[in-house]
Amino acid sequence: MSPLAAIALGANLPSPAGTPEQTLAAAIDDLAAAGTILARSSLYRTEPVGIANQPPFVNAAVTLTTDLDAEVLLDFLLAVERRYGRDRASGAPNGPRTLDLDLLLLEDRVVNSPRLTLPHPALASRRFVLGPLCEIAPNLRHPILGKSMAELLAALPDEGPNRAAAVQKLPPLPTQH
Ligand code: PH2
Ligand code: MG
Ligand code: MG
Repeated sequence: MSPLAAIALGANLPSPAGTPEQTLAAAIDDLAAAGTILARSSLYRTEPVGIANQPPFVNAAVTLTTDLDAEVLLDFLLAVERRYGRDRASGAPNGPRTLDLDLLLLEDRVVNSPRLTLPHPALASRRFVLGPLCEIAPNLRHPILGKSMAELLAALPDEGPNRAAAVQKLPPLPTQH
C-alpha cells in the first residue's frame, strides 16, 4: 500500500468558503486530490493554544494514502491553504487564520529540512491535534517517541488549553446539496 499521511486541519477566521466549519469540510474534500482518503475525523471546537486572545478554532484530522513525496505533499497543502485565503506573509505565528493544514506524519519518515519537520514537532503536545487524530487513527505510532497516538493523548496533562474540556466534538454538518 502507498504510504499513510496524517494531516491536521485548523481554522478560526471566515474564508472564501464560509465559516471555519465550512472551510474545513471543503478542504477535506480537496485533500482527496493528493491520494486516497482513509478516514476523516469529526470537527472539534477548541480553545486557542499560544495566543489566547483570538476566536476559538475548529480542528479536525484526516488520514490518507499518498504516493507524493513529503515536500511535494507539503507544497500541495500550502496551495490548498492559499485557496482558502491563507496569507502567510501577514499572519502572526500561532495567530488567527482562515486555514492551516499541517502534515503530522508520513508513514515512519523522519525529516529535518529547512521547510519541513517530520513528525510534526508539536504533534505530541497538543490535544487539539491528538484528540481528532485519535478518533480515526489511535494506533498510529510516532516513529521517534515509539508511542501510539492514543498513548500520547493519554499522557497529556488535563490543564489549560490542553484540558479535555477545551477540545469538544461538534455535531456533523448538514450535507451540502
Ligand atoms: N494552531 C496554532 C496555534 N494554536 N490552537 C488551536 N486550538 N487550534 C489550532 O489549530 C491552533 C492553535 C498554530 O498552528
Ligand atoms: Mg501550519
Ligand atoms: Mg499549525
